[in-house]
Amino acid sequence: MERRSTIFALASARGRAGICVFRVSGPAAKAAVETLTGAPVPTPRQASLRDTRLADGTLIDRGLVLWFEAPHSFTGEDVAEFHLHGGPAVIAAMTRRLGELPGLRPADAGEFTRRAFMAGKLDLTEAEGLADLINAETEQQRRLALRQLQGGLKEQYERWRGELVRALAHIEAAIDFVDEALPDDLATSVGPRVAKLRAEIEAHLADHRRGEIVRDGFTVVILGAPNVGKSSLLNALARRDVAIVSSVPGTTRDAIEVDLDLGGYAVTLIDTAGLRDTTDEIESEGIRRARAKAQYADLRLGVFDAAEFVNDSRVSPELVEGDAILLNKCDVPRAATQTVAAPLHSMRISAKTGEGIDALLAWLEGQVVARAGGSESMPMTRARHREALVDAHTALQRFTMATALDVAAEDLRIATRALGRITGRVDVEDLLDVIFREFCIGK
Ligand SMILES: Nc1nc2c(ncn2[C@@H]2O[C@H](COP(=O)(O)OP(=O)(O)O)[C@@H](O)[C@H]2O)c(=O)[nH]1
Ligand SMILES: [Mg+2]
Repeated sequence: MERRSTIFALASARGRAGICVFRVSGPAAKAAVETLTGAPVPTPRQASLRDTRLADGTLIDRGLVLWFEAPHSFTGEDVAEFHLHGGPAVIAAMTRRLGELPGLRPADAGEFTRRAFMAGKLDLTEAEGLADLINAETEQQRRLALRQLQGGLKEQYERWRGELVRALAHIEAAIDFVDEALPDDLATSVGPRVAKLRAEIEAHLADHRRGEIVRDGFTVVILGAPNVGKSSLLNALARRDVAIVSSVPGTTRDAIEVDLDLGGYAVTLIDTAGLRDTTDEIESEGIRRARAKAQYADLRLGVFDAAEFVNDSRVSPELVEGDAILLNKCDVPRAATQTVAAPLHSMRISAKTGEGIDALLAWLEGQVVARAGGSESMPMTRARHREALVDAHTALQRFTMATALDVAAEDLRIATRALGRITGRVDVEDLLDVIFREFCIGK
């Protein structure tokens, strides 16, 4: 068998910090520790103070060394960690020194986690949870990622897959005994079990993208005619000057995005070019982008100048049920006191004085919580999960229709493979690159 390479990487962020952590994983890790410290590897899992030296014996730094012996490590291989002082020159010297050692090479992005997956330490959904935890910026992203890292999705999908494998075994056994038609007793034993599973997958799929909204953020697009105060509103909600505000209509041309944290949920707020007929090429492109963003957003805020607002059906064709109409500039004395007919929610605000902004933020937070929070069950967090589940569901629907045993068995096999794709039980090679690319180097 080919000898595995030993990989190393800076596992902490680059820059100045109290400490930095280098990780080494693979068969040459032990020799690396011994060469660098001039001493045998420390007792496993115990922090030991060691000098780390260059080839000529000069000191790089003194720090803690941790030793994890295979298979009791993150990757399942021999792993060493060096905790040194986190200065750029220490990091540079240590990186150079590790690269000189025989059998060692810098790790690719996600390679430590990939090795952990290969060693069966985690499945693909747990690896994704780990990547998400590292990228989590809000409280809800952190919680969701942690649940996934701890097997929240794996348990569910492995249980479904296990049930399908058992149903398949029943049918395959029957194929050996009968010729063609699906025997009644088999249909009555396997049929209801598969139907129940199909219903569970269906309920799981009907989650209104809850997990994806938490993970990727809830998008809110600000729409409206030029000069109604869209950019002012973005700045008021973000509490800083992000977009240029001007009395010249058509100032905002490209979509401007700000990330907010509302109640622990990530929210992306997008300011857009004012919607109007124009011959300006750049502005037209801005308007096209605004409409495209509005279409895929989770929520739209239609902004109007309160003084000019006319409540009729032409209000804004982009807005749909659940969206809101904001009557801005309510500080202007002539601003009328119109209200807007349901189903659109309406609020009177002033981006200039800040009136109504807190109420708007509270309402937005309520919307996000209603759409992304709530349920106790672990939602899927990626389109990849959804696609595989749709494939499994389609195959199970075909199964219900199947009249021949071999056809029914094939449908169950397709559904089983689709579920296996999510956790990494089958057909994974092509998926691995996609998943582990999301990691940073050193994880
Ligand atoms: N009085 C008043 N003026 C506002 C308010 N919001 C925006 N404006 C003004 O309206 C003009 C256009 O604002 P801007 O945010 O650039 O509008 P946009 O074209 O929709 O992005 C600027 O002169 C702003 O100062 C408001 O609430 N009250
Ligand atoms: Mg603007």
